[in-house]
Amino acid sequence: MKIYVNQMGYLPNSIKKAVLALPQTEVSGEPSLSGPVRLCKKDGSCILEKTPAFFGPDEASGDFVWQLDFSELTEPGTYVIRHGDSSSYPFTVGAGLYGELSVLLSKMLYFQRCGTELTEKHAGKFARKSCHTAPSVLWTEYEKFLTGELAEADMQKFNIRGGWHDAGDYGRYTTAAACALGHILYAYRFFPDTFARNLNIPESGNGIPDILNECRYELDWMLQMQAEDGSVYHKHTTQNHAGFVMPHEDTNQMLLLPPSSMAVGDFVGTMALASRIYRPFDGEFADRALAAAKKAQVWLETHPEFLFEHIKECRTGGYGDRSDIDERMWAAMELYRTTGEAHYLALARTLFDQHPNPIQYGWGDISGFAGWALLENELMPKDNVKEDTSISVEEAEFRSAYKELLLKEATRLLSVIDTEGYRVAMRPAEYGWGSNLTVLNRGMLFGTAYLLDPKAVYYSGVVQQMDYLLGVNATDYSYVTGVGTHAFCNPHNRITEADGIDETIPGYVSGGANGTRWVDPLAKELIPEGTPPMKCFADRWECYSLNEITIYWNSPAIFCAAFLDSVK
Ligand code: 9MR
Ligand code: ZN
Repeated sequence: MKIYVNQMGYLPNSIKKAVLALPQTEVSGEPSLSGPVRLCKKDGSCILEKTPAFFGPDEASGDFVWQLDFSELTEPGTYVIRHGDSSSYPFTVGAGLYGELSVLLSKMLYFQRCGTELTEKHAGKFARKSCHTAPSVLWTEYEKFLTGELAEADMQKFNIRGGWHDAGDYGRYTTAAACALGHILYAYRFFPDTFARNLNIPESGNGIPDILNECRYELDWMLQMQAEDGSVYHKHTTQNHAGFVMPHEDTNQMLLLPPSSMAVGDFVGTMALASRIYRPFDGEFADRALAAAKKAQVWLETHPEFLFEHIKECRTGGYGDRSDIDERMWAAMELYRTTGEAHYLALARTLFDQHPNPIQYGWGDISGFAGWALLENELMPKDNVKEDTSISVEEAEFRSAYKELLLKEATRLLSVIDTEGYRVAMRPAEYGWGSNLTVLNRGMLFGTAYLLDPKAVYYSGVVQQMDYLLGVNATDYSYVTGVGTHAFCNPHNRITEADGIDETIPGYVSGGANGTRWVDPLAKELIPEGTPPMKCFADRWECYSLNEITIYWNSPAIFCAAFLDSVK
């Protein structure tokens, strides 16, 4: 018998769920539990006995599942759950857990910084040298250089530096960056109290919240990704991924890959949002961000066609897409929110009407960010909100249409939770590459729904997605390095492999179980065909389709942690 708990722990007053599970392959017929489950202090004394509810067979895990609700435990302390000889990992009940978690998750972004030395003062034993500071060239010229049509000296050179390494690789990609920044800047917008914490980064103490200092590092890189004509390069990487070396050892030519309409739309959205958020701290930057957003929007409006060129000779991340409606919609909506100019609202509305399901929060579809912009005043803490005095009829109607859609989707996802033994809002067929993003996006959606309509079930929806991430899942792992007794620790991450340090940097979120695992050779070898999707995971650095880390898998976890920390 396995007993799965949130290995970090539970807030004193939130719901508390654990799962007891037996693989269906290990029992014949319907199993039964002998005797109650005991909730014990970590030192041994039992304080509560309970009979869990039998859920039955669970498809995603292939387990027989019992669900234990022990929400009546509110006293801070460290506990374990026992049944017969089985025991859960220890967990804490305490206030402030999610605030501390938000610090670890945010500090990860500092460890992703490119183009700067990480000092011992801020990175401790994970200090490392600066990287990727040589000039970049355009792919379109580099291609000619490779065939001998253009001399090295004749290629234009661009001094583009900074930003966060995207993931376990050292690339920097505009749409991935926008996705992470959207989650984090809105997390700050809606839950500012959580972000009063010090992250111990070089800018700490400058009077600006550290999360904004950290995001500024990415925004400054992104601003450099804008071309003269207002468009924005899709990515900034080498031609091939580096080997498993430290970033400063990756000295291959840095390239700027052609603009895509997704990158331009995302750039507009990010910069217009940043302009509002940084205005109280740095007016000059706010003006610059807005001017850049407007310039990119002009390009977007004069180029109404979808633009994305897949360049197969460049083998770093593709971040391909089939639609730019969501990016264009977000762009228009953020510009409306920042400038108040009505034609942007009309444009966003037209695009909204063309989108089949505009409540998504992943890099491939960021339509939900437009919803956050539209409903911003209703989502922010009430004492930070400017009076909604003069909302136009059009905006009022748009808001109510969006709200209705969002709450309908949240309600649908609540019913998904009820179909899943582990109470995650994800169906068995949805365990794809980076499934933890799907889980966390749904957590963000429940959080947004709760801010609009404070029903306890929405709040619990967020709690249960974080429970899954932190241990209530059939792999037995906490998917955050350094958090919990049995946290994954071998991410597909070049720095982790190359730094020669046994310990893993804490605060990374793994991509998680991937039922479509057949992409990476070791996953294929380790995980037999027919393995239930939730168990398609291995804590092995080679498994890039299971166990990589990225900025936009951390960012929705930051949002959910901040929600649970700030919303009481
Ligand atoms: O997160 C991306 C995932 O949704 C895709 O299925 C996968 C394959 O295209 O790529 C993932 O993104 C990777 C990116 O291309 C390069 N940096 C690492 C990213 C995480 O694995
Ligand atoms: Zn770098």
